[in-house]
Amino acid sequence: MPPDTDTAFVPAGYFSQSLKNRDPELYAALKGERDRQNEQIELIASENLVSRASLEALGSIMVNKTVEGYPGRRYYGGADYADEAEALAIDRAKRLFGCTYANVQPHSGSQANLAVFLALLQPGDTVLSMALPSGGHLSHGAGPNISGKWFNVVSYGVDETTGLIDYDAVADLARTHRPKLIICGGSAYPRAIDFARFREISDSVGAFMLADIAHFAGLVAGGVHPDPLPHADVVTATTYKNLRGVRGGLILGNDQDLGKKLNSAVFPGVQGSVILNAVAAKAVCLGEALQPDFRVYARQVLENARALAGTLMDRGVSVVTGGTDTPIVLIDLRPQGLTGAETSDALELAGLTCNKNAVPGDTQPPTVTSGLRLGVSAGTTRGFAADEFRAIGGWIADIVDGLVQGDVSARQHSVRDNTRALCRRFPIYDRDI
Ligand code: DSN
Repeated sequence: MPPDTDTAFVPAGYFSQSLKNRDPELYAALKGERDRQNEQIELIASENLVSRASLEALGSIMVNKTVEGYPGRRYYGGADYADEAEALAIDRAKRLFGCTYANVQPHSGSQANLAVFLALLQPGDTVLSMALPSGGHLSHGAGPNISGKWFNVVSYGVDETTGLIDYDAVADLARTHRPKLIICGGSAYPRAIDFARFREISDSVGAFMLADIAHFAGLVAGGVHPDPLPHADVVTATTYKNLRGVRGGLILGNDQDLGKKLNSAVFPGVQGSVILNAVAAKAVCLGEALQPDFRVYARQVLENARALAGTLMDRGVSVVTGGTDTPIVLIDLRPQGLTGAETSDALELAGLTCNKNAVPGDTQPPTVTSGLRLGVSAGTTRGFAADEFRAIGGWIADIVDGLVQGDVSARQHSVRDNTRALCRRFPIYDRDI
């Protein structure tokens, strides 16, 4: 029977009809998002623009296949090609990060971190991690997260004046609380972390050390950021930020015994069957990151982040820590008396998308905040270099000035013209959705 023949239970076009024709309502939403991505400058630090090849792998027939377990040790048949795809992803992750263990199954960075907790800890054990308002991550022990509910979490912050980690304070907390796990890394800390110092502190109390490099994994892979793997027991990362791949997590390390525990913690510990199309797409981005041009991209990301930070500071906008070693630029709007919420809304109307973010010592609630987190990974993929990011920094400062001076509307119009013109000079996908 030809695939398009209608039956009572398989409608005509099931195997052949496009989304546009089959589901116009959803298609309209996707088309709207395509246009938004084309026409807005993306500054959300956890976003990027994946390659067409990654999109193909994510939308491939691998979505149909169910497997549990690991390559060569599956609980389901018909897994030869699934094994091939996952083995490719594992091998590429190990080569890219120069390590001997990789798990490519975590559905997200949070799932990767949860698996590390399951592998290393018992409920009630003490964890020392960076506080969320200082730039830590929800999955490192924040109150509403499972990590915060089931473990005894002690937090370190940053120095409120410098915005930097106070390593002596971390060491003191470790001595006092004797954590079983110490976590470094987060979602809004813009500076390079002294991984050797974290190792030393962890060793001083016999703790495991986890480095969560989600926000700068691409820079580590590209050789422009210190490498945590010689120091940490376990490293977690995501593939969708500056590794510029699809959504998902990774766990990396060099200890095979720990690797066995981590594998069991991912499956069957916190996840069931593998999202194989995502694993296939992870293989694509990891393969792309192994190409020489990725090192150029990583260098450009760092140069762009520093160009953006420099322009903002020249225009009187306060940048937390006075710069960045990552794709993140964190700005503090308290000197202007503005909130993160009103400023991010104003920027969006001017074609600049970013997120409100707490800054060190912030007294505003998380839904308001006093800062903005800006990221350059997506813009750099689009082709923006330092000149474009200096222009973007100027436009952000224009909007901030407009909010202070009460003439933001007029400024939004002119910045919107500029952001549109820049986006048109750097088009993205040549595809429908
Ligand atoms: N952890 C969130 C962020 O940093 O934006 C999503 O990746």
